[in-house]
Amino acid sequence: MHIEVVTLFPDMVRGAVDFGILGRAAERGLLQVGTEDPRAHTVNAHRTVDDRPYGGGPGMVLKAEPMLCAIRAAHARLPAGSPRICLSAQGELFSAAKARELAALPGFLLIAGRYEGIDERVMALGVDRDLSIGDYVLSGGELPALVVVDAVARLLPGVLGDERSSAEDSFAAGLLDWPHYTRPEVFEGLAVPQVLLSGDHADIRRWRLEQAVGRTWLRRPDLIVKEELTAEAVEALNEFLAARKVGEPVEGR
Ligand code: 9D3
Repeated sequence: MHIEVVTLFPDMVRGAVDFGILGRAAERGLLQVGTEDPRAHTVNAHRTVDDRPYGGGPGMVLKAEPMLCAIRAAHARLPAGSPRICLSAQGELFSAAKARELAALPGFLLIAGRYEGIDERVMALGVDRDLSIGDYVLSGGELPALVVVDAVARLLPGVLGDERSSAEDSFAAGLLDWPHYTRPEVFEGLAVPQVLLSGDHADIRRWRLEQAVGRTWLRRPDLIVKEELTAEAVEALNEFLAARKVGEPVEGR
C-alpha cells in the first residue's frame, strides 16, 4: 500500500507514521507513506503558500498553484488511477466501510489543508473526493489524514500481529470492546471478575460477549440498531440486562 500526503507540515505526518504499528508496517514493506510540501512548489522569495480571500473576511486561503503542483508531484509517484482525496470538514463522513474500500486499493493521495481552506479551483482540478472525520472543527487536515492512514493500515494483511488479525474476537464484531484486566488480581480494592480466573474458555467467551453487547446497548444503542445481532448476542444481551436489572429483556430474532 502506497499513500502520499500533501501537507505544509510533513514533519507532523512523519512524526506519526514512523512509530508504532505504522512504523513497523513500513519497516516490513507493507506500507509506504510519502509526503509532498506545497512550499517546495513556490517560486517567490517568501515561499508564499497562502493569500487573502477574494470577497474579504478573516483568515487566509491556500493558493491554487503550489497546492496543485504538490498534488501532481505526489500523484505521479502513485499507481495509475490512485484517487486524490482531500481532507475537508465539507467531506463525506469517514467510516469503517470507507477504510475497507481504501485498504483494497494499491494506493491513494491525501491532501491536508490549513488556514480557512484551499482555493476551490484545486478541488475542481486536483481532487476526486472529500472526506471529513467528524462534526468538530480542527485546525487542519493533517490529523484527519493520519486518522485515515491509521484506520486503513490496520486492515492490511500482516500489519497487526496474528493474534489480533485472527477470527478470535469476530464474534463481537460491530460491538464495543469488553473490559480488560491484567495483574494484579486485586488493585486498590477492585478485583478482577472471577470468570476471567476460572480457566473455562467457553464461560470467558460468553462473559466477554455479554459485556460487549451490554455496554454497546447502554453506551451506543445506535450500533445495536445498525448491526444485526446474532442469536447468541441477543441471548447474551438479555442475560446482561437481567443480571444488571437495566431495562426489559429484548425480543430475539
Ligand atoms: C472556523 C473555520 N471554519 C469557518 C467556517 C471553517 C474551517 C476551516 C478549516 C473549518 C475547519 C478547517 C480545518 N479542518 C480541516 O481541514 C478538516 C476537518 C475538520 O475540521 N473536522 C473534521 N474533519 C476534517 S477533515 C479536514
